[in-house]
Amino acid sequence: MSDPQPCRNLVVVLGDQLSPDLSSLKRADPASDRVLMAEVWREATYVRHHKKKIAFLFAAMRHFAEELRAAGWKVDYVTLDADGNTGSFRGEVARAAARHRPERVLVTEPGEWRVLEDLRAWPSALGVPVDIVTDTRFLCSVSEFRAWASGRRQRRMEHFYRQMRRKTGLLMEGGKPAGGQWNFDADNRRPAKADLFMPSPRRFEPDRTTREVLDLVARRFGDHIGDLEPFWFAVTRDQAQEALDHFMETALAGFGTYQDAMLRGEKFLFHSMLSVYLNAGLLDPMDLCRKVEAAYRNGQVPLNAAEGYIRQILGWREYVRGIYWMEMPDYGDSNALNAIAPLPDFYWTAQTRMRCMREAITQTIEEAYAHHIQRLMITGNFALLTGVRPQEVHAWYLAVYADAYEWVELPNTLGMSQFADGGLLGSKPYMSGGNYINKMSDYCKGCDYDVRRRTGKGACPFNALYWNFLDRNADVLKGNPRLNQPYATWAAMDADTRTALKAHAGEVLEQLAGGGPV
Ligand code: FAD
Ligand code: DLZ
Ligand code: SF4
Repeated sequence: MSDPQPCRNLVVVLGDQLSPDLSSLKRADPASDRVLMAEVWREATYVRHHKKKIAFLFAAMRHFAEELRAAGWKVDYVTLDADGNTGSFRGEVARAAARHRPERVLVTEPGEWRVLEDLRAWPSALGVPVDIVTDTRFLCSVSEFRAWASGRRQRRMEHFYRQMRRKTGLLMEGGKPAGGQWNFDADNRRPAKADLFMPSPRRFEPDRTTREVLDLVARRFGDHIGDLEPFWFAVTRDQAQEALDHFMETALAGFGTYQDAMLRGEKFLFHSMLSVYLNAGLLDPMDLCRKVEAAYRNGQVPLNAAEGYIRQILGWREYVRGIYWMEMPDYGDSNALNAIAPLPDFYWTAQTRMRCMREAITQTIEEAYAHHIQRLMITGNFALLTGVRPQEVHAWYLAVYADAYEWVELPNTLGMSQFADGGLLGSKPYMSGGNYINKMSDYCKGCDYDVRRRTGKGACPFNALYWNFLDRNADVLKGNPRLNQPYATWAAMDADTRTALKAHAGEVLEQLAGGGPV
């Protein structure tokens, strides 16, 4: 730690703010101001984050502090084991304020409501003025999103996305969408086949700084979920850029087509594994979108791939953030389907006979990563169908994925996956029986359960649970036009079939409630 010296501004940089163009840094001056970064126990344990997530963030923070120093900034960096580390942001800011007696604290707005509430209390608690500066790393500001959303009966992502395409000019030609269509999702539903040439993300050897962090995490967070090694994430901006270039060369072209596919043993398929870097600030979303657009314009990748990828960043990523900041704090308590079951233990251990769940959870434990369809249609789908309390599902997703911060994780979990917001974010629940999983993956081959069977011993649990879910939630869901077809199919079944499906689902739910193996 450097000598205590007065400074004009104390710039607090949080763990997911690792961007040299950060708004708080832009407002400050290396000559007279000081940066504070701190590894704090409370942030690492308010949910028990995956070991790889903590290691990634601490390693990336330490490398970023070095980058700032090299650019002329004076940085106080408090490691987790440093003498006197109080374990909280507020405690560390208080100590730094006592050391440097700043005129004011500058901090870019955080990504979680919980932290924002804490920052707002700093001036009275610490006796220093605090400027909370708008985070300019997003393509749509919170106020812009509010203006778009207010007065709309429906706030559908697709409408928001079109507005963002017009605003940024991405994939636009003479005021019209490239290729004459806004969205090529219909081309993006193909299952994948095992292939020797399947891409995989760029991997990096840990350097000395990262090795020190890995030792620290092994020592202090040994009881948290997840495998720490092998650790291969990018931890600097240059490495993240390399990971992006590698994705564009090897996988982007197949991104659209195989976006919904799942394959045993293939953890990444044609996905980019870039959310970890984007969300921590190592990559810039607009820069990423421009590069993807250029790859399409150069003929490197087809339009459905470029459009599909840009839609995720420019559309979904910005949209869920807008919803989060508009709807918090009440959003976090929503539970439209009154789901109250506890999260099954096997979400932490992968000890389940359901092959699809075992695959998704095992790779989550190994990599702190699962791709979107695994999160939505495997682990999320199962929690939805079995009526797990959404807040427990949320705490799991927030803990286990290296890219998880509340602004992005909470709307995806509570809104998109668990329909806890009653349809604010998605027009219908994302749910399916075994058929969809069988169509989009090879998980069902070799599963202990039979995907073709709906009831009786060995029947795929997703099948009966699916119909039971529709029946159980009919009072909330039946009027939904997008569910007319499944409700009509349910109504057309004979009474004995319906009774047998409900009985079988009841058995599965009882087994789960008793903590039995499923
Ligand atoms: P790719 O498939 O390569 O997609 C490209 C990029 O698009 C991602 O890197 C991401 O930045 C963005 N993106 C794609 N879908 C979404 C989305 N629905 N919302 C926001 N951004 C999106 N994403 C997170 O970044 N953090 C989370 O904590 C998170 N939690 C989720 C929880 C649930 C229940 C679900 C269903 C989805 C969640 N997502 C989350 C969205 C999505 O699953 C991840 O962004 C994606 O899997 C990250 O992997 P990737 O970089 O390989 O993505
Ligand atoms: C997620 C996380 C963890 C595990 N640890 C730290 C930390 O020690 N110091 C820090 O500045 N940030 C950490 N973070 C990220 C913060 O929790 C994050 O800034 C908030 O979730 C707000 O987005
Ligand atoms: Fe999953 Fe059912 Fe297929 Fe088994 S049979 S992998 S439980 S969908």
